[in-house]
Amino acid sequence: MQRLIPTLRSDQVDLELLMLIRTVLAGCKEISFRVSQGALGGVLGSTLDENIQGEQQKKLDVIANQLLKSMLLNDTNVRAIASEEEDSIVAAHEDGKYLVAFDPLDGSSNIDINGQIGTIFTILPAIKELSADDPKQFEQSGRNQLAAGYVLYGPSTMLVLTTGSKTRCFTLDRTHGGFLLTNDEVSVPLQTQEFSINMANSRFWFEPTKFYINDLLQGESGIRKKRFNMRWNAAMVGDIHRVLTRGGIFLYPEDKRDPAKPAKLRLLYEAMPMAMLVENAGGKASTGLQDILDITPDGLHQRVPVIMGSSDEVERCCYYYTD
Ligand code: AFP
Repeated sequence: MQRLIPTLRSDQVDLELLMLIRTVLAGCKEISFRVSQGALGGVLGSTLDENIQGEQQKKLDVIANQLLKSMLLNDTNVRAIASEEEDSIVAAHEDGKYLVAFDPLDGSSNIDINGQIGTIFTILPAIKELSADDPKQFEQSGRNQLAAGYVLYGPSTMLVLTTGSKTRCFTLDRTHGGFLLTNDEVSVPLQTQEFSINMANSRFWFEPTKFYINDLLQGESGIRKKRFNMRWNAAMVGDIHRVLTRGGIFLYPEDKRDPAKPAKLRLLYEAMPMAMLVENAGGKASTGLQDILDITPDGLHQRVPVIMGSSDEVERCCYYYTD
């Protein structure tokens, strides 16, 4: 099986970008080890702190963030980083060519139950005219992303990555320590019978979501004339990996729980990279009203509604929001 570097070199990926991806993956390999240690590594449970999102930080959230942050700040290709666990932009090198934004550990609520968790990252070009500590560095459309990926810490540790053309899967070979190519072209089926949403929020949904999900639940006797199944991992990285692997539609729509925060998922380091991976695998990623990749973030921690997966199903779902 082919290793990561020769695979990406065959895609004419810039050498500096390649080296930066290796830096991200060096951090993820260490996170994978710490995660696999579980209770033995003293990394379960929560800290006493909250992050800017107002969420209680798990010990592994802090460890994963520190690992990635220290490795990236030492990489001279990096101009600045943004993280779910950092309140603001962190400047690195004034002559760095790239920006990196990441969710160091997505699905933290799954840590203590040994569930699926992962690291999500995106790499953007640094804006020459702006200083390294200017948060406007990250105010770039999702279409500007140079690379996007996630590392899923599951029964196997898998990297799913796109550098602009197709979406590929690599599996960590723990014997030799490298990521080996295990799927050279991920392709999301156009149609699906599997949806992914947190049904516990249904009483807070706006009408379009209620009507769409209700039509799925009507099954064979309803207008869809087919039975649907449901899955919910409570970790976007796990749900999107299933969608990329066998199709599906993943939704985290706006709801009425907190008028100040109608959406939950963050645009810059969750929705944007996942949207690039899904689109480059032939799927579709929308807010219900527009393509996620067409949005330019107006803040590091901006939240957006997310509907992504099998393109025919996503298009059909979007009609409920636009009509
Ligand atoms: P945590 O990282 O706080 O567990 O949140 C994970 C997440 O941001 C995303 O990965 C999941 O799809 C979603 O939240 C789960 O949200 P609910 O807990 O409301 O189902």
